[in-house]
Amino acid sequence: MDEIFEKSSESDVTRAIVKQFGKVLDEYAESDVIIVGGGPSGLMAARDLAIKNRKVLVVERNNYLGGGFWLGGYLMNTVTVRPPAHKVLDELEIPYEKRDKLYTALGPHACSKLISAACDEGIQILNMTEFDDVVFREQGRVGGVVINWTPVSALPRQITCVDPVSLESKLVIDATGHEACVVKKLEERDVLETAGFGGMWVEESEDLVVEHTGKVAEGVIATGMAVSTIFGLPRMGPTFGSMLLSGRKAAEIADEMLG
Ligand code: 48F
Repeated sequence: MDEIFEKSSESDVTRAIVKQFGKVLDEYAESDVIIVGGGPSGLMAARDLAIKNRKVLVVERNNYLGGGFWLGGYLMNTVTVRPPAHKVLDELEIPYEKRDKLYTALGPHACSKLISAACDEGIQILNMTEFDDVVFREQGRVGGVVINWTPVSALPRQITCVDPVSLESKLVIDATGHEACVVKKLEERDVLETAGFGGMWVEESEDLVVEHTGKVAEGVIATGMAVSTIFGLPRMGPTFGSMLLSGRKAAEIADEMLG
């Protein structure tokens, strides 16, 4: 505790931040895959793609990653996972307990382990960054995303008339949960139609979400609850196994598409 900090001024701190952040923006103006939404499905897809040496950027509108994975349901911080998805908990070294037919884990522990696993594999993240629109190429192929700072998007247009910027990527994954923001932009342009997610039916929903995870438009893959919104699948509430396995499947499909 007797060690003395090396000298640095306020401007040193500012320059270090700006240089590092600028380097990331410069490098990730183009990437293999942009994942919009850093919830459980997006993080799982990001981690698996990074393991396959793909250049992955996660765009997240909040200042934290994790989406609904921090808490289970009804503000109780226990998350549930149905077998066989508990194998992912083993893989990520997330401690859990067996409760009858389900596995339970402490939400903050599970979520922070998943974030950490994705970061360890080398993903990059833009926080407080809101997906605004898609970049459109020939024949409606999506070639990236248009983004803005979350605070800018949150304020009325007459106060913040700030143009967004764009990032290019070979693929975009919609992992924005129930909102399915990327896909909704495609719907606005008549590229596809969404059905809106269905009523609660845990027994059916998880298999269906994983089954329907995949390419939904040229250059776009959907994962997690965004899949339910597109195909009108039942919702599942606070159980997360299919979010992890849907993210895994999205990564496999993306890797195959990238060749
Ligand atoms: O909602 P979220 O956790 O989506 P998910 O990965 O998992 C769903 C479960 O949490 C739960 C469930 C089943 O277990 O029903 O709800 O499908 O995470 C979505 C993330 O996307 C971000 C949002 O802040 C959250 O972290 N997000 C949503 N819209 C945007 C966005 C946007 N326009 N731009 C950037 N990020």
